[in-house]
Amino acid sequence: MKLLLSGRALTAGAVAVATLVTGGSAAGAATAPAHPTATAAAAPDIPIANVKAHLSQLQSIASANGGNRAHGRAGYQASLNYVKAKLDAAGFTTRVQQFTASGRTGYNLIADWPGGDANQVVMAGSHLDSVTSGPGINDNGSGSSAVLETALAVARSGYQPAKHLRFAWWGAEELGLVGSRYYVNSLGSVERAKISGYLNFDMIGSPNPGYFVYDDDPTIEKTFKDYFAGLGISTEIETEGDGRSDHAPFKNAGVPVGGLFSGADYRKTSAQAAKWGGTVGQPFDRCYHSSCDTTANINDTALDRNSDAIAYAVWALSQ
Ligand code: DTR
Ligand code: CA
Ligand code: ZN
Ligand code: ZN
Repeated sequence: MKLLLSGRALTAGAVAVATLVTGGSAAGAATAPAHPTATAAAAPDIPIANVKAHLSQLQSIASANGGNRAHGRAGYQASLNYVKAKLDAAGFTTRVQQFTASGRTGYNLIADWPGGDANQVVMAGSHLDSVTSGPGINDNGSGSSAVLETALAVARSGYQPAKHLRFAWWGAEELGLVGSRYYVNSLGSVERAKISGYLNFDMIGSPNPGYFVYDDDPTIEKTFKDYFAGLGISTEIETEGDGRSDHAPFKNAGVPVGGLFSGADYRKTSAQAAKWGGTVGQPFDRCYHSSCDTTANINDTALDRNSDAIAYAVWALSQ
C-alpha cells in the first residue's frame, strides 16, 4: 500500500518529514471572540449526510484491509490517504508526520488552512486509528469524519478567520496517545505557545449517546455549553476520559484544551436517560473496541449535533 504524501505517492519508507508553520507569540488561555460586538461570521450547518459518507468510506477501507484501520496496518494508511486527498482537493496545506510505535511506522496528518495569524493557531483534531479488533467507526471514525467535514466546510465557505486554523488526524492513539504526543513534543516550546486552543473529538456518535463536554479550558467549555444550551440540551462534564485521549499531551504542555464526547463503555443512568433519551443501564457504546463498531454503531442525531457543535466552536474561537 503506497502512502500518498505531500501530493506524491511514496513508499512508506520515504515519508516526508513534517515541516511546521512558523511565527511566534505566547498563547494564554483560549480567548473569547476578540470583538464580541463585531458581527461574528456564523458557522455553517455541517451536513450529516456528508459526515456519514466519510464513515461509509472508512468502513469500506476497514472491510478491504483485514477488518480494521489500526496503527501500522494497511487500513490506517488507506484511511489517511482518503482524508488527505479530500483536504488537498479543498486547498489545504497538508503534511504527513512519521513516527514509530511498537515497531511499526505511524503517521499523523496535519492540515493548515492558509491565512490567519500564525501566532494564534486554533486546532481541531481526532485520532484516525482504530483498534485491531474492529473498524472503529465510532471510535474514532466519528470524530475524524466530523473534523474532516468541518475543515471542508471552512474551504467551501471561503472562511478567512483572524486566527490560523489547523486540523489534525492522529495516528496510534490506541497505543497510548503516541501520535499526538509525538506532534506536541516535535513542536518545541515556541511553536507550542502559538496554539491558542486544541479541540479534541474522540467518540461523538455513540449509539446510546450522552452529551459530555470536556471541563478543561473554561472559554472552550463555555463555547460548547452555549451551543448545546441553544439546542435545549443539558450537557455533563467529561471526567472519565481525563488523560485518555489526544487532548492530554496538549494539556500537559500548557495548551488550552476542550472537546466533546458521547460516551464509551460506561452505562447510562436513569437521570441521564431522562434528559438525553436512550436506554438506562446500557453502555453509551456497547461496541467500544469491538468488531461491532461499524457504521451501524452510530446515532445520527448525536453525530449531527456534535458535528455542528464542532463547526460552531471553530468559528467562534477563531474570529
Ligand atoms: N475513545 C477512547 C478514549 C476515551 C476518551 N474518553 C473516554 C472515556 C471513557 C473511556 C475511554 C475514553 C479510546 O480511544 O480508546
Ligand atoms: Ca448538521
Ligand atoms: Zn479506542
Ligand atoms: Zn478513541
